[in-house]
Amino acid sequence: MICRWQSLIFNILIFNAFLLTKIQSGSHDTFKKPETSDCGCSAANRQTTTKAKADSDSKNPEVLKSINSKNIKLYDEMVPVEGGIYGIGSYKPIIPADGEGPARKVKLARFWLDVHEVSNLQFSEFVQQTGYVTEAERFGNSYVIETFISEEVKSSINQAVAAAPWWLPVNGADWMHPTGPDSNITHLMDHPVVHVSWNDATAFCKWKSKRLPREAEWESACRNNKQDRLFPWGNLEKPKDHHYMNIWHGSFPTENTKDDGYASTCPVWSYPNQTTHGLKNMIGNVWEWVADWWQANHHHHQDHHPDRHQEELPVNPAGPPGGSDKVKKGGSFMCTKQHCYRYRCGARSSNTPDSSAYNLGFRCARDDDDDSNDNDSNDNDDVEDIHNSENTEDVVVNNAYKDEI
Ligand SMILES: [Ca+2]
Ligand SMILES: [Ca+2]
Ligand SMILES: [Cu+2]
Repeated sequence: MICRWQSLIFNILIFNAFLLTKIQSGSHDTFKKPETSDCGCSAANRQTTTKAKADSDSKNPEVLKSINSKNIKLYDEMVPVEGGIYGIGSYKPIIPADGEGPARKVKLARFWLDVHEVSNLQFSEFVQQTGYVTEAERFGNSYVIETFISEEVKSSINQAVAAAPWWLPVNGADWMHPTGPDSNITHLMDHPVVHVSWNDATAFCKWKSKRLPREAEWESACRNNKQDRLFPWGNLEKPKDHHYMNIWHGSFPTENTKDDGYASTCPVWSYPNQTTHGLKNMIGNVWEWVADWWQANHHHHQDHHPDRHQEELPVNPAGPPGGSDKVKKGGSFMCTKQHCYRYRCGARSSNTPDSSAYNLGFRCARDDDDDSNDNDSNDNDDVEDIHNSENTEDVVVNNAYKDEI
């Protein structure tokens, strides 16, 4: 008898737990959290260990001259991002395992950020003037998503990434051959340079007397002085039925509807400005390397102090002192909400600093020349509110989902 009672109570408990789960999951029907922290964004880590003797087109000035001959803009303008107190991270992270939380405040000095992702034309100018050879060229391969590789090249590859089988290491894929040795960038000079490692990106920025942005800088600029919103312009993916970003439409990776106009990369000038500074394609198009080492847990380093007084806030936090991976931001033309919801200001992913891929580029930043600039001059009212209202973000995020149903 006791056994039957126990079993009945047990069954009731199980049923209640089932109902509770149903109710909880019902409010997020449009977005299913990925099973693991990594749905493929950081899978394209370099496996090759030996650098081959570079036998590459970029060593041939004639090839470079021919691709440079068209009259295309460089797209190397910069805009200032005012100094001040900014909110980064999130109270209610959408992919917690990536370290999207917790929300925290940082103090930034005024800095400058490239309006556009670095273009192929800009990078070819760098290579022409310095003879720089990228890591993908020296290793002899880089990662390309399967759907863009020709059948001929594909047939020579017998190795894939277990966690993300759509990534294939392609011999001869590099910044001048974005989808493999039988491709070129002749018609892509205003597209973002891809297949550049963190080391390559750092070398380029240095050559321009610039540097990679820190994650706190990149994210603060992306947030566009708005209270913790998903995108620089708000929470809607397609406000007023206009596309603001190049992501993947259709069921990844088999279907690509190009609803936003582009199947893969788009020119760096595409789409309306994403922020009031005039920044383009921060979200989407290609992932962008930032300076910081990767760590998913922010509790142990100095920038996690949500309740600190303003004067004690970390100034220009640069992330963890070391690590094995570097952070990348913004998502890419390969991201979909169902598969890899990382095309958000607060989202982040990582790769080893020698890795390169077809959907990974960068833009540069630089310090403000004017040392007399008042770092506290920014009246960032929206951001101040983040920490006064725990519920705000919850409301905001739920509204965003509602709007998209
Ligand atoms: Ca697209
Ligand atoms: Ca981007
Ligand atoms: Cu992604």
